[in-house]
Amino acid sequence: MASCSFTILAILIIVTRAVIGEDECSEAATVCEFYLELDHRPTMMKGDDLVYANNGHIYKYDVINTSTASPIDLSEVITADGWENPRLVTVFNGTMPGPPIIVYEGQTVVVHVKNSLKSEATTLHWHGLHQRGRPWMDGVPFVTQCPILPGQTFTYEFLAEPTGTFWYHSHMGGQRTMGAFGALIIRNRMKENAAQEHVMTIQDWNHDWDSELAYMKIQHGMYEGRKKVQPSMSVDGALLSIFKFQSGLINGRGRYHDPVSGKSNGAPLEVFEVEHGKAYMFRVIGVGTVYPFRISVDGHTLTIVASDGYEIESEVVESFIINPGERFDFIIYANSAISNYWIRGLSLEATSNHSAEAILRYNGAPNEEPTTSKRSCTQNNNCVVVNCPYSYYPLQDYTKCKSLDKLKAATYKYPAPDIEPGKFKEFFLNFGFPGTNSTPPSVNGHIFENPPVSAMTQPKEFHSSCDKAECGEDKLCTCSHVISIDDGDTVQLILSNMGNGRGYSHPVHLHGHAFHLIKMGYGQYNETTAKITGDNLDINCRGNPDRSMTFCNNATWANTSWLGGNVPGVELERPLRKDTIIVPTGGYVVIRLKADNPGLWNFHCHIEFHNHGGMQLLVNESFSIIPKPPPDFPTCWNFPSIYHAKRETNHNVFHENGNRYMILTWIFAAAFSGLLVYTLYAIHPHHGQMDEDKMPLLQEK
Ligand SMILES: [Cu+2]
Repeated sequence: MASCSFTILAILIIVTRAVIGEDECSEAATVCEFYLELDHRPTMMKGDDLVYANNGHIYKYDVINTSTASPIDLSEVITADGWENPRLVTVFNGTMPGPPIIVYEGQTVVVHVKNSLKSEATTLHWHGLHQRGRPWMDGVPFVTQCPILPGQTFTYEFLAEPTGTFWYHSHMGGQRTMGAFGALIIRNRMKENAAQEHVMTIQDWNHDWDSELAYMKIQHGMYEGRKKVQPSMSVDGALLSIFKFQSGLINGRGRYHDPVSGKSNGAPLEVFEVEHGKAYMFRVIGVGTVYPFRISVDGHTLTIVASDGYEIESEVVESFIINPGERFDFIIYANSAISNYWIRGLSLEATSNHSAEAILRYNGAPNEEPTTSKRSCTQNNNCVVVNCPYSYYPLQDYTKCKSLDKLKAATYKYPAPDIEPGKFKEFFLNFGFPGTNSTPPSVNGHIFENPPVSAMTQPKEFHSSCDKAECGEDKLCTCSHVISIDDGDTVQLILSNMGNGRGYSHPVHLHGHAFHLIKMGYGQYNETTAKITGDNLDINCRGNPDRSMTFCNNATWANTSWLGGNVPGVELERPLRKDTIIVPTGGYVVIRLKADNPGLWNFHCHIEFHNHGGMQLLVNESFSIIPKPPPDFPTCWNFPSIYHAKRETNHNVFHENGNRYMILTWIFAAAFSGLLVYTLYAIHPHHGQMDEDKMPLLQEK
């Protein structure tokens, strides 16, 4: 009942706010309020009726002749790729994607999240937002908050900044893979909308994707017909995944193509309408689990104008590649003949032609499917692709890659931060799967372990434990990996993907910042076949001198004169600003940021299973001045808690006599003392700041 009234309230609120667009906050409002309820749904069901796909429509399960029956309205049906066997999804407000949140810069956004799942906790991350001054609103479980338990609500409140294309998604387990995401658009009040807009989420889809089972399969291997499935590969020979790309979805809709006949099941697709002679901006959001997409529109060139919320000097291309977590805004000019055109999101798998499809329909064009073809790339007219995770396409493809460090920001407003003596920090972080017997995902050989408390808001109870002997050069260890930076530091991070753990390219996402992308270095390739032949030798992995053996846990510049910020060939004047960047197989990326946003920021691969497995770390930024959360902010801990036990009593909770009375006494004493400590904590004279002296456990490692 509570859930029902919550939903009704949610709908009412969203409708009252729908002044301009359906989910758009009024430009005049100072506060925009939204309600999101997370719950499970089955795909391909309308209420209690199973539906099936045919010729771009869906029909009730018992319809025999589709030529005489009326198709079913698509509202309230999560079609995904039209696969008839309903798949479980985890979605906000019953839709996939969840409702878009569209607001204006500077507005206060209030989102009430209710967890109506029965068995899973959740949190919600606002991907790309910096949460300046409110780092506890970042939505990372056990980092910035305790998970929201089934039945609980949690209200997020944050400032809408900067402007651009962002998204929200669950940061708990594999819920994003299961459908728990939506667009978050922050509009610029000052800027007139030169182009009308379309929002486009793109994702990979698999029929047997239950995220937990998927993770188990990734960990333990996958079998088909008693044969071990080998990972798919991209043209450079880098691995993509053992997990099958069965369909691609755009705005939650796609089509399953039978792998043998190639015939599609005719599921309904997303249609983007345009008027001839006008310009349209597409805000594309990579919400997928594993696979990148190469996006193009038949009969049109794409003008790329922004990525991850920051404007780029416009670049006209045939296509661009988007990875999970990234966003690209492109403009198309609707100047072609009035007709229907395919929008394509090609998988990068070298041995298949899987894709996500949608329709670009000019007003006045027939309500039919496009018959257009992808532009052919020729010797005299090469195709240009932006953001390849490799340097080359095979020679005969007549396709050229343009890396993001070769593009420029649209403005001189955001030069890379300068290096000031004594305020410069440089970290080498290798993302990969190093190992000998087992090869788990890690960063510098550190397999990330979630803290048992909300580390940022309960720092006294958190210890990173990365100081143990198992951590080190050519070693693997499991711990909560933290690097520390101080207020005002210029921080240079060299993200590499090489050595023994090379093989997959990683889209790495940093919370709390839009970093400056100043250089990318790719591996070595055979330029004819496009196959990777070795690591980029700008980086010295150290450790085992054999490049195929070193874990690359302790990397540095091969040329030591590059240390201290002296890397040649960097773009400092107009670097792109991003929050998600692909670290190519065998290559590296150099990013800079200014430590101006105190918080504890998650930094992780955005491929769901790599992240799960431990390819993440935390950036402990300006710990002593991290703002304090509201006094009633939820806490969580292990029971029995060593920290609480130490503070409150010398008695072991499980006393040797096993005396029930003693245990009860301890619990009451702990609860009372906890309350007392909590109250004292809340009225601490340094309220508003963390007290560094008393937070010894969150330290640089
Ligand atoms: Cu990864």
